[in-house]
Amino acid sequence: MKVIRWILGRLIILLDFMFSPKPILRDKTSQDLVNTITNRYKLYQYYACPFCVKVRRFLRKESINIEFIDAKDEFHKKDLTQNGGMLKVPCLRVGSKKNQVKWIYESNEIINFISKEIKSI
Ligand SMILES: N[C@@H](CCC(=O)N[C@@H](CS)C(=O)NCC(=O)O)C(=O)O
Repeated sequence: MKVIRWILGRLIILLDFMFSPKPILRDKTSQDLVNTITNRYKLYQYYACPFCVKVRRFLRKESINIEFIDAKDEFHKKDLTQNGGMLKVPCLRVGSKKNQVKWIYESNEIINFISKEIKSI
C-alpha cells in the first residue's frame, strides 16, 4: 500500500511538472499588492500529496509566492498538530502575530480563501 501510494505520488509530481500552469503576469504595482497580502501565508504540506499539489498549482497559476513548510519534518508536524489543531495537509497558516493566526484546512477552502483575498487586485 505504501509503495503504491509512493508511486502515485511521484506520478502526480511528474504530471504536475509536465503540465505546469502558466503563471499570470501582473504589473509591478499589482504584484507588489498581492505579495503584501500573501507574505502572511505559509503552506504546511507534503511534497507528493495530491491535495497539496492542487493548491501549489493554484498558487503557481496566480503567481503567488509563499513559504512551503514540510509537515513531515518533526518540528513542523508538532507545530501544525498543536497549533493548527490536527495533522492534515494542506493547511494554510495566515498571519504573523501569534494571537491572530488562522489555520485553514481543506484544499478547496484554502483556494477559496486566497482567491477572495486577492480578488480586488
Ligand atoms: N479533503 C482534504 C484531504 C486532505 C488529505 O487527505 N490529506 C492527507 C495527505 S494526502 C493527510 O493530511 N493525511 C493525514 C496524514 O498524512 O497524517 C483536502 O482537500 O485538503
